[in-house]
Amino acid sequence: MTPISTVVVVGLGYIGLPTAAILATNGLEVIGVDVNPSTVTAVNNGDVPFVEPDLSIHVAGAVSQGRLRAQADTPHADAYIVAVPTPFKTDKSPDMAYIDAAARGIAPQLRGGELVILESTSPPGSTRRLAECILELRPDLSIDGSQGKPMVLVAHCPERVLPGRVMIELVTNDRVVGGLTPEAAEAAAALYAVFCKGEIHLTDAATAEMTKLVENAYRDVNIAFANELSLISENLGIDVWELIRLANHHPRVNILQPGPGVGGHCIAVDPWFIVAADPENATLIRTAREINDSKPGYVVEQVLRAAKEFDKPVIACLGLAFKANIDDVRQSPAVNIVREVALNRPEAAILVAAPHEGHLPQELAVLGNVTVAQTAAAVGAAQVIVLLVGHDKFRDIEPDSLAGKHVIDTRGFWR
Ligand code: SAJ
Repeated sequence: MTPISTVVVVGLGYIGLPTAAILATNGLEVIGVDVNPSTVTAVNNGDVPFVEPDLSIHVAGAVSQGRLRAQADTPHADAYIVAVPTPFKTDKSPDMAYIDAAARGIAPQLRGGELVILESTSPPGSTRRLAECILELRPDLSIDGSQGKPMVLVAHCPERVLPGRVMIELVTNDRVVGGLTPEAAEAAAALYAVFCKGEIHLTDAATAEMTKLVENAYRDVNIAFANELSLISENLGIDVWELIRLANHHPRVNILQPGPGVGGHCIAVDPWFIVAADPENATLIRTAREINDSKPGYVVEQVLRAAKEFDKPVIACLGLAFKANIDDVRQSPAVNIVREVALNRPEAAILVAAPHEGHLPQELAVLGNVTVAQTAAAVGAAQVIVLLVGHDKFRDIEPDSLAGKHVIDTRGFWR
């Protein structure tokens, strides 16, 4: 295959942009492709259009060295990394439209000898589907040299980085690389070895796809266990955080933390891909999803109960992101909770403290009774305080300012 000196990264989001930046700062020429013109402009200016620690310095450095640029069209390169979203549709089946569009962009550029890596978290069979999509448009190519046709190497290498720690985990995490052919897996592993100091494990594409889904489903099931315990504990008058803390002293017990629900674009989504692939057998995985999805509704009930005694309650909601110290509100249970409370009590004033998020997402901005406020002002004015995200910045809240108010601490933040 062609030695890799240029890489196109399709999708400059939370995974694509860090990957593009780290490849560029390690000496490769990287072209980022994105359908969003404001993302393209931001990256070409050396800016990052979202919050991720240490990413800005990598992007600014790579752009100023001339190794990273962004554009709307897919150009030719030695290697392609597809890092586009894989959301689910309303019936929870996977939406492959972005991957298909990426394949259609790449196919006309191929000459043979290139490497194409699917990095997006995807349902089983997606890497093969991507290859088939390319070959349909380019019947002159093959994935294995069959009929003497020039080869394109196709592999899956799922990302496994934790938002908030992406620039560290990109380097330190082990990676799983699955090829449609062993040669493709080896070529992809060699590309990731440019920046990855963890171990790189080779397998086939379908196993790599499933490995990623299983990791997130494992975490989802464990969080569902904690969330179920929080409901049982409430009924029994037991402090769930104390309960979990004590149980976790057992050498083989490690329960995760309950919260207002599970959000983000990964753990709240990926288990559904397993359910869609085998609905009959994936009963525990589906139930865990349902438990975690029901938790925001439970928090809404708690808030409405606390606000019942006030004609025009002021309710402070602390945080909107799907987890602490980031600005990402995708699939965030906090956003759903604020929205439901606001719709249920139109006469209430909902003050949202959003120190990282900064502004309201569209579904909240359209509501007349939800506004962003400084944390101290929101807490000071409210009769009901709902801690939704454990941002470190909320540690500055004076304990005295909570006295005499209804406090609903969904994360055990003030324990
Ligand atoms: N959460 C809890 N209780 C916990 C832990 C998390 O309620 O004890 C909630 C969080 O508040 C959040 C959601 O779960 O709403 C997900 O947060 P997370 O920190 O567990 O995970 P993500 O979505 O930020 O990142 C996950 C990671 N997967 C695993 O840890 C197995 C990350 O390594 C993946 O790369 C990422 O998904 C991904 O992109 O798939």
